[in-house]
Amino acid sequence: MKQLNERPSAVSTEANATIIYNLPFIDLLFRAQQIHRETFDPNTVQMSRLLSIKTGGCAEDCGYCSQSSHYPTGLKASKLMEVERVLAEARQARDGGATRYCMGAAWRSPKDRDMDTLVAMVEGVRALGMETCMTLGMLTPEHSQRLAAAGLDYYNHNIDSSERFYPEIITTRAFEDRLETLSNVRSAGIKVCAGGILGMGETVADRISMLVTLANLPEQPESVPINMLIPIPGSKLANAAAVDPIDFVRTIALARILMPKAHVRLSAGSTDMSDEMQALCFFAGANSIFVGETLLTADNPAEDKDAMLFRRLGLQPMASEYRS
Ligand code: SAM
Ligand code: DTB
Ligand code: SF4
Repeated sequence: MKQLNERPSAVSTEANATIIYNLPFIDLLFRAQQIHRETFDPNTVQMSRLLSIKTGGCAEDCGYCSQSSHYPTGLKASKLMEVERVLAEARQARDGGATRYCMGAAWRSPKDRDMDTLVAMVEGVRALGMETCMTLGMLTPEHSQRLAAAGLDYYNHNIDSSERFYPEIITTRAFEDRLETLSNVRSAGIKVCAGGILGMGETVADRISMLVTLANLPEQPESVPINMLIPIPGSKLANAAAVDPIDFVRTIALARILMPKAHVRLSAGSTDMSDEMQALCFFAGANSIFVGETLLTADNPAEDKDAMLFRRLGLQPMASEYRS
């Protein structure tokens, strides 16, 4: 029996991944779909809901982000939300069908003084019967262990792009810092959610390199969000060129082939995707989405639009992994 998250050694080099990426489109999608079916029911999609628990005013200079204080994006900053408000929002999300609740904060890293509040949020969301996820920036081993003890299921921390392209987008922290947080999170026993963004001006080779880095982590991430850049007016990438939809689908297929057991998430950017493009992404192995009308600060397709697409495609929501 194959071990969960076992590395597929035959495809973990950039050279091999490039060959796969460049297969005829139909062959690539067929191969991705075959691999997808070895692990997943191809007609089910996991649904997560996001909430920004601390918005804007971030010290980091990520060129894509509405929340960086380095760019005039016009976003109003706010303080860390109160626990009760977060739990009220989570309850609504659960009643709307989301099985995982992801809480995001615009921080370089959390401060010691915030930890009690964060722990209370994790415990409260878990008590509602949902899987918990947080994305709070860089984590020390101590902070990772505290969140793990509170019952945090997943931690999202994206590598965003290839090691080569990363410094063109972010200068206030290094690619290596991102890998270190992923290692701290993994060592604390929290499941890893790590992916990146397409459409920042990177090359196809950068996208392949990013996926190969993720696939070659000591243990592959359980969840791989692939974001399509939402161009934010005022940010460094406000005028970035759109991604070719076929290239986007190829990247999803490669993620599925390189990381057969991971949930591959169609994350930011689906508002700008046609139904047909999303359908191809699901065929290529994407099996998770964010539901709800907002992501952290940007718009997401309305719930009825997702529901209608699910109906047209015969897709079903995936049951929660959560066992209490
Ligand atoms: N501050 C934390 C951090 O950066 O680790 C957590 C929140 S941050 C907004 C989470 C991720 O959202 C980023 O790593 C990036 O991949 C993605 N993201 C942010 N802004 C985006 C945009 N405009 N378009 C697409 N993805 C975006
Ligand atoms: C991820 O990879 N995508 C989500 C989540 N992780 C936290 C965030 C998308 C943010 C989109 C831009 C916004 O809402 O500001
Ligand atoms: Fe801050 Fe995260 Fe936005 Fe970067 S992506 S500016 S760290 S909120």
